[in-house]
Amino acid sequence: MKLVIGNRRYSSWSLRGWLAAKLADIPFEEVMIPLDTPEFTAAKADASLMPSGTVPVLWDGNVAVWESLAIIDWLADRVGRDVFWPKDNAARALARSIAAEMHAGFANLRRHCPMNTGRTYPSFPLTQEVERDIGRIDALWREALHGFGGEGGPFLFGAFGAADIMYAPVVTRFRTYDVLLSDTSAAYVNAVLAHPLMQDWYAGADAEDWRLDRIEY
Ligand SMILES: N[C@@H](CCC(=O)N[C@@H](CS)C(=O)NCC(=O)O)C(=O)O
Repeated sequence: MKLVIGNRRYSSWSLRGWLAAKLADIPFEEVMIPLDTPEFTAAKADASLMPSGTVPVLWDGNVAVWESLAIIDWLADRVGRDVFWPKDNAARALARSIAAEMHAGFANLRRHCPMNTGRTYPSFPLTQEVERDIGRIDALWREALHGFGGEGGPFLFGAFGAADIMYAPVVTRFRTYDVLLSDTSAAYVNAVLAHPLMQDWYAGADAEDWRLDRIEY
């Protein structure tokens, strides 16, 4: 398998694809192309690398899979649903719903608070629309953590899985932009940031030297 991603400091969707590939535990080659570079522009036009013009893309032999949620599903088909999704029906229904809600939504948070693993902005001013997204995410996390988290681990449905993967870039944003959360969600943020795969991603991001003025305030 081959995974095409953007650079670690900024590419939130790439983080999802990468975490999914790591969780599947199938060896893969990583092709990393920094965002907003001439190299990325060239790769966007190359359908044999980036069919949708976006990252991440998972190549499984000659088969391309893009869109982070599709990558998770493809890998779950390969290695078993239980690696990614809770076994319990009610838990899985909520996990799938909140993963899809993340994939399709929270545009204000994503637009106004881009992922930047290398910075923290204390007391960052947030618009009402962003606060609304944050409130909804906090409520979803509390529903998952109180209903289904806990026993198998500190993650949304116990063990680290697809729903955690979909929200992992949001976790980094909450740290970067100093977002005030409920105690339950704040503990969850700490648990995700302490996960070995997240530590690995951050270490890679720290080693990068690409910087984009539009994201470094
Ligand atoms: N919905 C897609 C979003 C992919 C996406 O927008 N990726 C960004 C990088 S984080 C990208 O490739 N942007 C480059 C561009 O749109 O030109 C997914 O789930 O993978």
